Amino acid sequence: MIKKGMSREFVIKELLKRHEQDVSYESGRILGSMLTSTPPIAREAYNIFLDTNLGDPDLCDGAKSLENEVIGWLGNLLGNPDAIGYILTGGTEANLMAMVMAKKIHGDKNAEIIVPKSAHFSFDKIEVILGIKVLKANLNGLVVDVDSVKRLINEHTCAIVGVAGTTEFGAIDPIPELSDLALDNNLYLHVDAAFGGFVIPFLKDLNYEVPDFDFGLKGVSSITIDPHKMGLAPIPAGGILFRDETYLRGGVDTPYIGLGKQFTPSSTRSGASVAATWTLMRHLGREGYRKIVHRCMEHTRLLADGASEFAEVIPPVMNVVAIKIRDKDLSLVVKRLEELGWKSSVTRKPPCIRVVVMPHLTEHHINEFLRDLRSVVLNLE
Ligand code: 0PR
Repeated sequence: MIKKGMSREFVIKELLKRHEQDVSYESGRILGSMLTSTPPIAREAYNIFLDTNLGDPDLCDGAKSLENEVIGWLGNLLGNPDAIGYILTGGTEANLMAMVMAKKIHGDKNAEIIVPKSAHFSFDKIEVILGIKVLKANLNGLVVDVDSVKRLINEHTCAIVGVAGTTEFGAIDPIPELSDLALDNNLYLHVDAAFGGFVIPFLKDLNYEVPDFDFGLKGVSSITIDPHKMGLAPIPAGGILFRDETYLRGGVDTPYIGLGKQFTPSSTRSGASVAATWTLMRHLGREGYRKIVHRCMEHTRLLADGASEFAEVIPPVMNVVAIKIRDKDLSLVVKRLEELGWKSSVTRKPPCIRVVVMPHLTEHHINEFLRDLRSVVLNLE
């Protein structure tokens, strides 16, 4: 650290210069992120609650009441107004907390979980952190093969996991079948809807054909739903919801913070993200989110239709488009796109260029990208 501090003007000037090196969502160049620019009203809310800590709820009745309401609204969105839960740092911590509870319920010894091969890498982290074994079920196309899950179930299985909106393709696992399987085998079923949680309910409102994935299915024990993805909230905001309080196990005494217990992995928790999420949900309402999803899906269609003129496009289920570039070196396509200023991403199986059509992408951005992608593909050896 420097010995003597510098003036506010100097420090902020330097800071703004650094920030110029970050790619902005507004540039329309970020194609592979599940995050987006957070609206001004959420920034305001964030600032108001900036120094509140939900880890010590005795000090922040206001922030705590916002979290309770957000959890109620999310529960309502996901078919269970009585769900309980927390706003955590993101989908990783939400998935982790769910697996902690599943492990506790099972009784700890040699616990195993079964996730689809398409599951987010947070489950690989969970394997390391919790010391549980993560078995990977085969896919049937882009979604989990339920028979493969069935074959992996044994006496050590403490949870099965389905994904509603996979990271790579936005695919939705057959959660109704996983729910039946969970009920038949008395197993914990966790649904990772980190991305899809703020998309699928609105797709249903818009009459898209999408499978059920929420607490309306009796076998679903918990759901991850992230405000900082399609909820438009600032980082860090990941949501975990449990069907009821019986799922909360193994709380830790917090002797010098009131007389309470904590169940969440993190101890100090931001009230700011919660306030921003509350504000967005209050300000946009179901109608506002529905409109945002509708616009993203229109742009998704624009991109998918445009790209299918010169490449093969995997039919999008939600606002994730995967474009197969036949007979070309995909890493070279990415390199060329990068040279043109595009921050794209790729999928593994099948290998595709992946675009998450987030709200920061406009029709203009999509058309520009289509023009560049077409020329890159046509001009490659
Ligand atoms: N579950 C699913 C289905 C996810 O897609 C993700 C993250 C997580 C859990 C973990 O969530 P957190 O990252 O909030 O802990 N999916 C994105 C991905 O890996 C995260 C991301 C976002 C990566 C923006 C890059 C980026 O620029 O693609």
